[in-house]
Amino acid sequence: MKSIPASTRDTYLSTGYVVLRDLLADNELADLQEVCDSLLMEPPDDDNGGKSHDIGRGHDRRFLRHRHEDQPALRDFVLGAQMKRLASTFVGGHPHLFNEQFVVKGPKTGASFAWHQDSAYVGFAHEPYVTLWMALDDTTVENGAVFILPRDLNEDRSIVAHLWDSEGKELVGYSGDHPGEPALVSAGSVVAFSSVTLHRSSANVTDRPRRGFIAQYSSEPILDPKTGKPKTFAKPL
Ligand SMILES: O=C(O)CCC(=O)C(=O)O
Repeated sequence: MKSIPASTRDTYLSTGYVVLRDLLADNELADLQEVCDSLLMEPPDDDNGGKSHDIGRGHDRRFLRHRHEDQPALRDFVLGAQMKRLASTFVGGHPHLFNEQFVVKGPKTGASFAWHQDSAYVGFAHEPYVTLWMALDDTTVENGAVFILPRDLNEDRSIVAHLWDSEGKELVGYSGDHPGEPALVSAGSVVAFSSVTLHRSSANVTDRPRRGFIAQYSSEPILDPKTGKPKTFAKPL
């Protein structure tokens, strides 16, 4: 992984996100692509066997979740020193792996993903965390790029009201006119945004899949108050 500019944290705090172009090393990108492609051979599982939100849409919008424990290359990457360094930039010196998943949009599917804050899916109060969205393919408006609604995290870390759209199978947290700022990036780039930053992604109307990988890190364990147990993972790096 390359080093990041000194301005990274300030940009993240003042706009809610930062784009880190071509950050991954070639071997890191290749490992993620390989794991993703192997998981894609499995049948789609929209809700992770009932353990996750039912936001998958078959081959159109697939979430391939929580596989670092059975994929050694993924485990070494998400829990490794490079990710610790990167995540620390956003959540401080003791990052914990909170969640990881591949997100793949099948060719010509039209499956977009609505405006939302990742924190809206957590379901209880928690410290905002960072989402590191990694492009495994070059992204364009036509194949499902991520769009960001900038916000100043120094001023506003609130979670807005979201409505469940049962047709789209997704929470919707914004329905205004702002189109968002598209993150048009090449494979190996990372878009880092806060869990309270509103974002969406466009439909894939091309004839190739669009693969992404998400790793999320929190400054402290995110524990479900009902059980006292981690909502997903709470692994210190
Ligand atoms: O990869 C995408 O299309 C966006 C995924 C996303 O926004 C999410 O999982 O929160």
